[in-house]
Amino acid sequence: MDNINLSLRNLQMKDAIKSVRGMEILDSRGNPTVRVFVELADGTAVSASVPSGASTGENEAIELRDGDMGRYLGKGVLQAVSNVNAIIAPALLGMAASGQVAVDRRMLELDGTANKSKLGANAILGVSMAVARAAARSMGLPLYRYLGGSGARRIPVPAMNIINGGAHADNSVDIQEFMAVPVGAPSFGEGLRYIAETFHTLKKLLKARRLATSVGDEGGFAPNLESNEAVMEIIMAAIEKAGYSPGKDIAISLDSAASSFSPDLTSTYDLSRSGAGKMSTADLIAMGVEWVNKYPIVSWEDPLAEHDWEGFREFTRQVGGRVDVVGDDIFVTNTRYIARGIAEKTANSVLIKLNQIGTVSESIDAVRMCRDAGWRYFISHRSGETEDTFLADFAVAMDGGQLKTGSASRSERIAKYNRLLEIEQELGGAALYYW
Ligand code: 2PG
Ligand code: MG
Repeated sequence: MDNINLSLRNLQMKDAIKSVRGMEILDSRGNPTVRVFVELADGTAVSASVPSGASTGENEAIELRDGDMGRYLGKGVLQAVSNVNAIIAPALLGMAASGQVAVDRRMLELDGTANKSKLGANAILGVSMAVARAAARSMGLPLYRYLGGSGARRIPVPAMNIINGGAHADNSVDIQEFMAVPVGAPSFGEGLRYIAETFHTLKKLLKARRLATSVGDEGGFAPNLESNEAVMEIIMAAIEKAGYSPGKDIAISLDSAASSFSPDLTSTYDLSRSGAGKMSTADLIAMGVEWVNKYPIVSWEDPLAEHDWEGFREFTRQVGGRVDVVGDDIFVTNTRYIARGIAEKTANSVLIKLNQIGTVSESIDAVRMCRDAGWRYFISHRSGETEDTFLADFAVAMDGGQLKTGSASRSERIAKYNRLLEIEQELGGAALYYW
């Protein structure tokens, strides 16, 4: 009875959660994912959709898949949807949508596991994102201002993934992502133009060499170039041909996603896709240092595998003064691993992916930990995305200044860029943009 009275009283609050409902939709790879609808007492109605990775870190929060081979090759998410509808929804009714931390903690309690394996990080994150968006809408605030406060006005520098390899493509390139970063642009809009023009110029160069111009999962080209280094060379040529100065206008960011070429997650790396063969941690570090000396690289994510903490640390020791060494699979947006990284000087920057940890408030906790340590952080999409633009607002709210959200193709990537253009326009002269 008391509980019922409490819920009734709470429902009189403007932003009380009135309904939560999940459904199964498809992501950009055509695989099922979760969309969640949230309604508030004041009539606010929103939805949010959850992304999904391919090169996942071993310690990521668990994305619940049905495993029923009769549906979507086992990738259905009906169990996660049912968890939203039957377990999470009733527990959140009457709670204030503006109480993001309380809502997220309630879901953690209901789940009760360390890696969200009971309810599924896909179920939990869908609700967490939708609740944040509902609270913002109910207050009449854009999502970036609701999450970031009235001072949120910095548009991130985009790292545009123009060549895809590794787990995101079926080509001869081991390194997963080669990104163009408009470090010298005066605004986000201009920066986006610099790198989109570079993307189109790169297409022409690939065509001239009779290489494939079809794209990978994140919208970058996926040609069969003769080596990983040949990719760097053609990108440099594209930047120059597009009329920009490499290093000054446009720099390079890489994601090796090295766990994917260390299949047993030991220190032996297999770069045979490109013909580079087997490499040790020391070989990989030596190659990395050589590249950092030779090319205008500003950041390098997962240069070593997620189990190679020592290798990571050594690479950071050698190049960390010049380059952001970004931990993705190794930290999985989890403060437990980030804290270890900070203590051991494993890297100097963290990739932030909402679905690696599974709630909005824990993602913010990860960002806070980076800031407190003087580390940088990169807000990131997943290789399987939806048309949801939550990430764009989240990046502005977090004030980190760096975002990766794919290439100048594929609408699920472009949607985020377009949202950032809108935010920049809305902020007008108040918008900040710098590397
Ligand atoms: C990465 C991501 C996003 P995935 O490794 O950083 O680019 O890929 O979503 O497949 O993990
Ligand atoms: Mg990565």
